[in-house]
Amino acid sequence: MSGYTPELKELIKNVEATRPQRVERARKNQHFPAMTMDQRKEWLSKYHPDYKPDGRRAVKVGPNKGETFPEEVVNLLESKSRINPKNIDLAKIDYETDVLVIGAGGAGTAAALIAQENGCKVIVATKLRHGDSNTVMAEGGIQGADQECDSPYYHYLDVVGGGHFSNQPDLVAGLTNDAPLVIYWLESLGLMFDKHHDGRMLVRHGGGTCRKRMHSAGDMTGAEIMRVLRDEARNRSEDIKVLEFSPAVELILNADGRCSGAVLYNLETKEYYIVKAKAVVMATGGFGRLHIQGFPTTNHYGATADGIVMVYRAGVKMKDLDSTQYHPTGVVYPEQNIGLLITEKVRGLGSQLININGEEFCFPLEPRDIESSCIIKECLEKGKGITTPVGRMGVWLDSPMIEALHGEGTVRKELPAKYIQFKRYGIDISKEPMLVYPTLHYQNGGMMINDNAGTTLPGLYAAGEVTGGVHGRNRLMGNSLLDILVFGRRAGMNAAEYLKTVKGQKSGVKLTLEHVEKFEKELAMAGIKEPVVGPMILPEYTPDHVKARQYLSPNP
Ligand code: MEZ
Repeated sequence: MSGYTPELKELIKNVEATRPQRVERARKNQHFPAMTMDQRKEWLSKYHPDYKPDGRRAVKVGPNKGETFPEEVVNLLESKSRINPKNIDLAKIDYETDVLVIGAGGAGTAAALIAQENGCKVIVATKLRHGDSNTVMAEGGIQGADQECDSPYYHYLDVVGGGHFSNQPDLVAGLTNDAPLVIYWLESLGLMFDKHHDGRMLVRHGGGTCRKRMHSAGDMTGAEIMRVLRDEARNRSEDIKVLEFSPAVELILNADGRCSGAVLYNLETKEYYIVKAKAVVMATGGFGRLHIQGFPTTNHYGATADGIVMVYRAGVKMKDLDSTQYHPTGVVYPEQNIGLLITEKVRGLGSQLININGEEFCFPLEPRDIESSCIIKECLEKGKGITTPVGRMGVWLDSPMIEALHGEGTVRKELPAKYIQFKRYGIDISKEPMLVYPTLHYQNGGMMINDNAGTTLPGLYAAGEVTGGVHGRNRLMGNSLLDILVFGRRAGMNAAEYLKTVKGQKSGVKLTLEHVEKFEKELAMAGIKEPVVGPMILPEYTPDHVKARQYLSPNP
């Protein structure tokens, strides 16, 4: 079986024709010139989807009132609760614990482990199964300055440069200083990092890095991280209880204004449960499934921005929520895989982006927003993209270059998951290039935290993609897997510390959902007549023609 159509095969000949010369130049370390700062600014403003004026509007309520975010995000920030607070009896508590962690990806599980190590009983509530998260979708690696030629100082400079100097400095310092410790911690939990034959860590460049500090486990680094974290949490099940298929739908506060638990929704029985906790960690991940600007996404099925919706109602402010990361290389062919991630490691290993004429058109390791802008320009302005049989546009990612540069068998060894993913559709990526276009990958902004992973709401901590500030307006590869672990660990540790401060307080302070009622009044005052219901919990993919037939039923 051969995956490409005869027309696409014909076009691949242009890539093959220029490959020997391009490989020769790459061997001599001669590359397409990287952009200047001025060019970067111009390209971003002209071609990056974040800079398009349409599809955004100002939010009318809450702590960020008046600020402009993507329409899909604003709809949820202005949503009404799934529950009627008046119908909920907060005296009937179903679970009581020290720390409630909401979300069971890398950030949530790291927080649970560290809180437990610091003496806490923990409940982890998750929408789907333990580990269903963007953590397992991350492929190419995790950054950490643990090599002799490197230091957290260089890592820091790369992060703020990549974020266009919009990052929150204390968070970047936390991220980069804790990174070597996190790499060490992962190894101690049994993570199988890629190594040289003599046992040294194998590290590579990612886009925007001045040193090689990308640590990987093939092209399944996130899945490998989740494997060891989940195993560890499951081995501590006496203290860490995991509630699956139980998304949180509202935070619970107490009369002193402290975060004191959450209302959970059981997806199977449709019951609501009350969890009372002394501290809460929010780790629900990002918003890829909102498909901002109509883009496909690399994100897992549950990435619907639930965390920011809940905390916004409780008064927590958002930072940089108008900034969305489009990963430069999402699949555009075959159609079954549209939007799925093709790891940046493919370019880290030397493959180049090539247009319809077989020409390279940008430096392959620009920061992601710049790289994506170059691809969009090549396709939409220059008309040098390749059209797929269903009318999508893309450019070639010349993966066979990897074999030419590093030897036969490298693709299968370094990118086993990608190799299988394409082989299923008759495409051998060690011999044929892939067709790619930017895909929605990451929520750059989110709820504001401090470097203790604390928030303005006492008792509420947060970590990972639900937060903003660490990466500024553009994240570099491998810093998300790092972020979830650095701030997940800090959230767990500081939640445990916080427990000591609430110990002496009178127990039995009344629980309340008054903030939800107050927020709904604000919605009414702002004239928002038909708010959608939030959190969304699961994305909606039912096409209109199917919906129309569903509503034909007299008893829907
Ligand atoms: O950090 C990421 O987003 C990541 C590791 C993705 C990738 O390209 O592999």
